[in-house]
Amino acid sequence: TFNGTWKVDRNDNYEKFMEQMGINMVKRKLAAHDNLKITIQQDGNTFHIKESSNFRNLEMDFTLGVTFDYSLADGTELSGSWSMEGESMKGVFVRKDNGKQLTTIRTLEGGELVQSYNYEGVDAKRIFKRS
Ligand code: MYR
Repeated sequence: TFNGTWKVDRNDNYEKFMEQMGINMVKRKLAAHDNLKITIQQDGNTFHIKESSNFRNLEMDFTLGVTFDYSLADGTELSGSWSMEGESMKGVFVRKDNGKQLTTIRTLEGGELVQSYNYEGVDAKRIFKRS
């Protein structure tokens, strides 16, 4: 289960990924150490998410397979949905400003939550531990 509170522990290629997203260097430096914490509460097909970081705190709900809007901390707006692929969560989102796709996968690996991202050929990971 993904349920619980997850605190980012380390990143893999995240700066390159953010660069591909067009995020400037100052913001990338801050975002690489954003102390992101995500609380996931799944109830059937519906998820309640609490996100907190150095940038903001927000709460939201989404349902698997149902499109919703989500803004990144820098204001970039996405639209898309999560679905389950086996034991993993797969998110397919589109940037509203340029129509390009961002995909993301959440998997549990050895007690950690691994979130992978892909945008325009660049892959990154953020690895979370339970807190
Ligand atoms: C959630 O499940 O946590 C809420 C919905 C998140 C959907 C979007 C995930 C993509 C985040 C990409 C971050 C890239 C920062 C440059």
